[in-house]
Amino acid sequence: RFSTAAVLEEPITPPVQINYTKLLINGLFVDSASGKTFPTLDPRTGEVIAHVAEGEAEDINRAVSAARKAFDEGPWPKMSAYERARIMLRFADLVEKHMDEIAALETWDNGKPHEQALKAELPMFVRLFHYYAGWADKIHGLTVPADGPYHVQTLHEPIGVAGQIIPWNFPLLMFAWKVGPALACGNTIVLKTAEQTPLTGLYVAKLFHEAGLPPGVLNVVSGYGPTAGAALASHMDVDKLAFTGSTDTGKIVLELAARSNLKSVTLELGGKSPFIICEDADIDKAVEQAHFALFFNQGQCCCAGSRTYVHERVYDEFLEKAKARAIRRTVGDPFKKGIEQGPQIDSEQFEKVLRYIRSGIESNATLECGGERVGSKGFFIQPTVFSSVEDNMLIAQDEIFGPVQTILKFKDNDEVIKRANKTKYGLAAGVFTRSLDTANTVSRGLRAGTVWVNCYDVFDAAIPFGGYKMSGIGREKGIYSLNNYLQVKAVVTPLKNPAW
Ligand code: TXE
Repeated sequence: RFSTAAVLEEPITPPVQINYTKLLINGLFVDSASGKTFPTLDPRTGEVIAHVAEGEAEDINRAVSAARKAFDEGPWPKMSAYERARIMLRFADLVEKHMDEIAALETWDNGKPHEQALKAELPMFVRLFHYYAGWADKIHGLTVPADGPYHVQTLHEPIGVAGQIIPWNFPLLMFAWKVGPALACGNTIVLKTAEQTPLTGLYVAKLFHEAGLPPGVLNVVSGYGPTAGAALASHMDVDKLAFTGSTDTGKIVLELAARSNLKSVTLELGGKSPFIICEDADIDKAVEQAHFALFFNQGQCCCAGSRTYVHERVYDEFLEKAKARAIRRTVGDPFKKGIEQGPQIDSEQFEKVLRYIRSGIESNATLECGGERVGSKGFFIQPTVFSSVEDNMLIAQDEIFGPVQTILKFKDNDEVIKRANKTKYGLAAGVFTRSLDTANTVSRGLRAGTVWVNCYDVFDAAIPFGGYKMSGIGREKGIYSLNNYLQVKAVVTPLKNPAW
């Protein structure tokens, strides 16, 4: 019952060296002002990979000054948009050239399967920079037909210095979602990576400078949230803040932004996304996609399909197959070929997930498989499935952020829409049905920023992503993200000869 295909041997030596561990400020790698460092760990073993310069308030000040100067004095915002685009494209080419090392570094620091990093995330990273480089020279304002003898135009200008705080679950993709649109619009940046995963951000930022990015345009500070992160969110000279992380921390940074200089804030926060399998769904496809929706990236996705609602007529069949699929999931060293699931990011997340599993058992949900750690070192957890889950159980309400699928039963579509919406979150949702009417009704009824119909986790540079309710404020990716990084200026000029 608890068996998984997990085999843990001696960890495979990652095929990459760590060359960059300092802060990247004004185009140079520098020590932190205090000289302090912090360890970043290998989630496969819990052992230290490297000691990284620990940025704090003073380092954020230095980085913001560099970004301010690069913004106010140029050349970046004043450079032709085409030239900016060319630097972004050269950067994307360099990332493509170094994909193997970057993917290895991402797996080593984060624990995600190497094949996933190399074949899915790195190509998406490159695609995002191609996409936003394409926008750089297509951003322009309008001519406005105002009343009276006036010529009115809008200029779409960069906001200034953008502060960006990213999490550890997709260190590279979060870098791309934030940096791509900000640079395309001509802003300068101070980016704080997550303390669990500082390595790839430094690596790619170095490549950006090789591609011709002027110093000060993109500064990367590694460090902890309450020190470096809070200093960035409350900095008086930062004009815009973009944050991805937990809802609790999102509230903190929003408050810091409000209390300091009212910088504009976009937030991409947690979720408890429903995945609805209707009576007429293709069950085998739904099983596979529901499995993917939840277990992808060790369950550490903000949009994880973490409430699996199954129609009562297909519930038993679905459950049997979902359980069999979870038991088949391969857990092990993420560098090994064919491994679907690596370790959780760190001991804190590992303990949190195990606590939720205990809570599920205590609340009398049925533990169908999994439920325990795998091996004796590192942060591996068995793919876990709970059935007979009720809406009011903690495991159906909180973001677990781990490989724990919770399966709930429903009777009809109106009921499931109401239950799916009964959450403080609204990030994403999935619906599986063969009926177009059902797909339309359910997707319009759901209060979520993305609804995937007969698919899940389909990401594209052009598709906007973001949350309703406490899942966030604003949208990232696509054309929508540009608005986050632009100011609109109306310029009004009297017309000498209104007849013309
Ligand atoms: O998140 P935090 P944590 C959820 C998930 C997870 C939980 C906790 O449920 O279990 O959050 O994870 C920085 N001022 N998500 O603790 O704290 C921090 O350094 C400024 C969902 O890792 O939100 C990091 O860079 N910054 C999520 C970033 O915030 C602060 C992805 C995220 O960390 C700060 C990750 C502060 N006071 C976790 N405190 C998603 N939406 O994908 C922390 N930070």
